[in-house]
Amino acid sequence: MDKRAIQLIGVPMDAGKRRRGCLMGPDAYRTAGIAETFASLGHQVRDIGNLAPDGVAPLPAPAHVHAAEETLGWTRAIAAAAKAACATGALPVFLGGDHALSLGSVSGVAAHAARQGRPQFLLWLDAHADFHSVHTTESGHLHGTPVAYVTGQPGFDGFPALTAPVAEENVCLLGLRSVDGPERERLRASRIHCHDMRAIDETGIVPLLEGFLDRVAAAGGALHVSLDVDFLDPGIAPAVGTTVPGGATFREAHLVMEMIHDSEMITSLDLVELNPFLDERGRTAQLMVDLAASALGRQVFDRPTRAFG
Ligand code: 6HN
Ligand code: MN
Ligand code: MN
Ligand code: MN
Repeated sequence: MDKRAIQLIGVPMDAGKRRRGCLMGPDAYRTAGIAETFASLGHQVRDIGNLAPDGVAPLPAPAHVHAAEETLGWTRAIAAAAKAACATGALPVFLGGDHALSLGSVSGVAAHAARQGRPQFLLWLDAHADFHSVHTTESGHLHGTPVAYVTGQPGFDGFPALTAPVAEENVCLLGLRSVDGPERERLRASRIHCHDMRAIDETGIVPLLEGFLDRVAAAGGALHVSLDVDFLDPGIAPAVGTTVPGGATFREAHLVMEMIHDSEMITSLDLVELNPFLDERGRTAQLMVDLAASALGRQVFDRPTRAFG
């Protein structure tokens, strides 16, 4: 991979759900040496520190929805930081924080891609589909909503109007094993590509990801990768509030990241849902840093760039 300018953007956000702890995520990644690791791969790294949410006016949301205004304030601040990072030509890495941060990161990078005339693609590595709206969420936890928001689904009144919704057919959900009933119906009716853990069991992860990366390459797209800790099996990644058994193994996860690196197409990355309060001697934070390193060029032997498309 070409050496890149990487911008680390700390997002100490806990508003997307009731269980607290993700706000410690950015410092856990720093403690695990994320900047030094990326620099050792030859990249130029700039850590801009932590963002804070914008102040916002009250937002009309159902009573059970948790921290709607704070989430909206974060969305605005994160989207602005995403656009600013992309405008410098850097590859932003969002250090979460819970998955609601992707309301801002993905909408921000997609606005930048649209200005460049490039289609935005989104790879969502997660046990969950995160396809609720503010009005369909049962838990009231807005970390379960970003895929719906960024693809322009209804039910986000009061949130910033999207300048560039991500086309449904450009979204790939990989690792699914916990999808709520109403989400399933709406996913079925959408053009989003969904691969559950059974699909990974049956064919292996390679053909599923190859098919998607081929489409990104053919379109000359920008590629945002959103890595939720719960994509990983809880046995290797305990530091997350929403553990679901039967997740990606250590090698499946690294292989996904290695293929992303080989494609040379990644333009932005989220590391989300790490809850350091639930970790064991920092192992989950370290694994997330190591996975990000694989996506940005760490490998045992150099391999020729894979031709996708
Ligand atoms: N995440 N579908 C559940 C909900 O509360 O709406 C879980 C959401 C998980 C969110 O994975 O970032
Ligand atoms: Mn998620
Ligand atoms: Mn999840
Ligand atoms: Mn597919």
